[in-house]
Amino acid sequence: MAPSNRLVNVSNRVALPKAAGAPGGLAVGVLAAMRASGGMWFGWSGEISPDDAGVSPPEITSREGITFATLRIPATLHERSYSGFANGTLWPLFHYFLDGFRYDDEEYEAYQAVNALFARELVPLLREGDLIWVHDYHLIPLGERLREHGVRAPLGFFLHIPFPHYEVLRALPKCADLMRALLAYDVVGFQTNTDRQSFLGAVQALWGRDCISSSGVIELWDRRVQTGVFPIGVDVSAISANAARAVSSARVQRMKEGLLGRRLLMGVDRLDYSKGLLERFEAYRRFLEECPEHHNRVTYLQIAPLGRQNVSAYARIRDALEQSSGRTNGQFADVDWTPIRYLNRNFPHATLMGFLRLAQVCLVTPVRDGMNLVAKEFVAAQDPADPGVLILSDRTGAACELTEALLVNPYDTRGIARALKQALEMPLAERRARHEKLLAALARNDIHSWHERFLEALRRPHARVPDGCGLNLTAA
Ligand code: ADQ
Repeated sequence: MAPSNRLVNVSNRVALPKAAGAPGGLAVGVLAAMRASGGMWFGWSGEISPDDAGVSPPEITSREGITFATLRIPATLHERSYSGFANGTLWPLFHYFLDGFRYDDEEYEAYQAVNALFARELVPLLREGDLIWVHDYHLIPLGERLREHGVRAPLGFFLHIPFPHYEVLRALPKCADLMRALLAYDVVGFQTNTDRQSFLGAVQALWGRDCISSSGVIELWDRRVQTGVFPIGVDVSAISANAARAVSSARVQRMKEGLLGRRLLMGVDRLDYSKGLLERFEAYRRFLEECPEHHNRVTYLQIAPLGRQNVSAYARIRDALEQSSGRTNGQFADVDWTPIRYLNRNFPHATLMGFLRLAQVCLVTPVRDGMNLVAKEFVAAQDPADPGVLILSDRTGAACELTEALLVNPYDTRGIARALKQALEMPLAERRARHEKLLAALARNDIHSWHERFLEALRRPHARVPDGCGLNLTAA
């Protein structure tokens, strides 16, 4: 049979186009990439099955030239693996939240079991010539399991979130097992050079320096693993066109009318403690305290859809945000002015881009983020003739490329308050000059080049992978 070179993407969650549910950056990025290449997307359907029902084979549907193969996962296994090990252990640890991190053997075993299940159900669907691209921290052991089934196809792994320094990683009892699992892939990709260096540092700490070449290839046991930096981007022209079109839609117009001529500050984040929302709310309160001249002239719209509600840390941050926004509104609101509008809901992506186009300032202040697509979407959505200003945390992957944003330390609430004032008072010429450079950075490295560069590395795993588009990808 002739090789098909079909792309098989595997991620924890598969996002069918236009399906309801909390969106995430991974789904947005993979869907945009798959629209260009076609192929198969394999993963969890988002539905759980009763524990005693057994696992049924994946459900197959086709849309927009993409085959979606989705699995249901038994309830307890899912709870322990997804809410437990993936989001109670790996997510906080990889985002440097050592005090929010926990480890439990049963949860780790469930995580391994889900990966074994993915491998077992995926293998019968594979064809000769497939390129297999596995995404993110939920599926680190999948490559090893596929190899055990005899899969010899090129296997790539991309980590969407930060990779922590070894001194943080080693808090995890199973850290050497996970590191060994990553060496089952042919290509392991990261968002920034800092992440890649942390990974290589962990390899060195565990197995010595001699197995790492100067170009970041690891040769260990019978494996040869290429590492690379592949910063994820956005579909710049599609976002720009969608945002311009969405501005005249009824929903975006309704939001605009509600502003009563006030200037719009915006934040869009999944509700997550890594996104720096509490510090951001505090910074806005400081800004209102220190800049009375802006009272009743700005509205801060924060959109933060809920997800991962079974993880207790998420319930805590949700309560804290409700209290904080209530306090600010209580302190500053007037009969015709609500300083913060805080919404826990999803919007169609195009509507969101329309909101972003109308914003004079976008606040993206995570305390740690692999990349952050919202920062890039905001830049792409702006009107180049009258663009808004991006305030961006220096602890995001995006800060390595978007150096013309107002870069802030996300814990420095006074610094963020100052940046807000600077953004609102920035002259048009400076806004345009900054926006032009930001847009050029997006164009150098959009969603298509992310996906093409990764696939190129996967097709030729022995070629040298560059450090990432000639950009400075060392985190600020
Ligand atoms: P996330 O942590 O989910 O992604 P982000 O990169 O900002 O974060 O992506 C969120 C996506 O969801 C954006 O495309 C945004 O527009 C969309 N979105 C958010 N809220 C929405 C809402 N209410 N309605 C509709 N759409 C909404 C993870 C990593 C990031 C990395 C991405 C991609 O944590 O660091 O950038 O993967 O690799």
